[in-house]
Amino acid sequence: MRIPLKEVTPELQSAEVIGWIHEIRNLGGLSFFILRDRTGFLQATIIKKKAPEAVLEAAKDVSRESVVKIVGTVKESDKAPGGREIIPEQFEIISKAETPLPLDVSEKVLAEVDTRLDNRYLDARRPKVSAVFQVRSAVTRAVSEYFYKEGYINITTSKIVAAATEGGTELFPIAYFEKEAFLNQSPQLYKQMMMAAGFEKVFEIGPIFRAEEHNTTRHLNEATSIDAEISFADHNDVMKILEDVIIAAYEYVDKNCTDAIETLGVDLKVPGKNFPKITYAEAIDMAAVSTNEDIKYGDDLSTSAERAIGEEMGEHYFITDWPTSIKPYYAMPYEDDPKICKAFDMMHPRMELSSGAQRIHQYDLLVEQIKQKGLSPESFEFYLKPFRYGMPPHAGWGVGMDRLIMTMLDLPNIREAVLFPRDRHRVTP
Ligand code: AMO
Repeated sequence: MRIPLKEVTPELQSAEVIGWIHEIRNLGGLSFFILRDRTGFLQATIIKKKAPEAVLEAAKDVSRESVVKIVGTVKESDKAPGGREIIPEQFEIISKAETPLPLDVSEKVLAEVDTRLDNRYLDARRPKVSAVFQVRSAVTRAVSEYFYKEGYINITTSKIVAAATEGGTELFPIAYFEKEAFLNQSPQLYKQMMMAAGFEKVFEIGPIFRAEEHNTTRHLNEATSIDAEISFADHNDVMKILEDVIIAAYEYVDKNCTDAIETLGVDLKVPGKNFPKITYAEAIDMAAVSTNEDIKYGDDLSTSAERAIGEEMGEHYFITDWPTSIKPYYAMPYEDDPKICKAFDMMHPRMELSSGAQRIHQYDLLVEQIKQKGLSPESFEFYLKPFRYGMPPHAGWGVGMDRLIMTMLDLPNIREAVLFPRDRHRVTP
């Protein structure tokens, strides 16, 4: 039976292991093969004078990144990784890797992001890359567990849709028989419709598609969104829930991903409760002072403005009370000052992680807001109809999973948090 490399100890005496050849070193009468699997490394040491002929033959032929099976005795060794080594009695090449390799898995030669993504299967053999996706898997679990514990229903909504949610310009049209259809930008309209259905608390973790032209280190054309929608809740209620979800994700990773965090060399700090809140008006004042930019009330926050505010805030924080004019039609305006609305963004010091709002639940007001944005209520008929038959007050948010991982692990590029990123130029692999 194959033993994971991390579990190989001298107490075992003999072991059967399977792994990739990470490194080969030949030193006259000795050769060293560092084996690698998901759990770690193990040195196989061949003493040429003592090794069986068949072992020498196979070892001579083997190339880096080939998959090999070794059966042998396990011994203590000060110089080997983990303080032990295996002395092969059998050495079988299960799958030989061609040379040269498209990418150096042992990290001696650092590859460009494009080369890495072109050869993601090789890139992901690197412990530092694999660790990112172990953390991402843990975050998905932590977030789902939070929702299940709190009684949410996990929903799956269609990604092929007939209308835009977040404004009309960033849609990918698709060929859908004789109809016009698009890839969904957000489950927004569907999660709201499930409030009309009386589900009360829903969540979805799924893909969103944005036909954004700009190719940046924090935008993708296909991203993963963690969405939540809650009935009988306002913007303040859901900000608290959002904060709890972020803290739950960090706490879970802190507790359960110690190996991955160590491999990545990250100083993971679990955010404290009560994320500070600043209003949009305060945020632009802050940005104007530190950037010397001419930021007018009603402008969106530029990347440099976000960065300047983030530097000042130094932790996760909320920006609240946005001008109604720059938030989507579904955000609820304040009753006493409809120029501002009950929308918020949740920020990491480096970038925006989430947007959310209390939603408009009154049919007439929603139709009016859709018109105000220059959109046509007719194309939203399927969405608007539920508002005529008993829509409860509700609120919700969406968090970018990719950005959550990127900021948690301090990755320089969002592509590093995604297995097969889709950007302006990349649709393969
Ligand atoms: P918004 O458009 O702000 O809000 O998106 C929510 C979050 O999703 C992530 N995100 C992206 N990540 C990478 N690349 C992109 N192109 C990209 N676009 C968005 C960000 C962002 O904060 N329906 C609302 C949410 C709601 O109100 O419930 C929405 O989609 O982290």
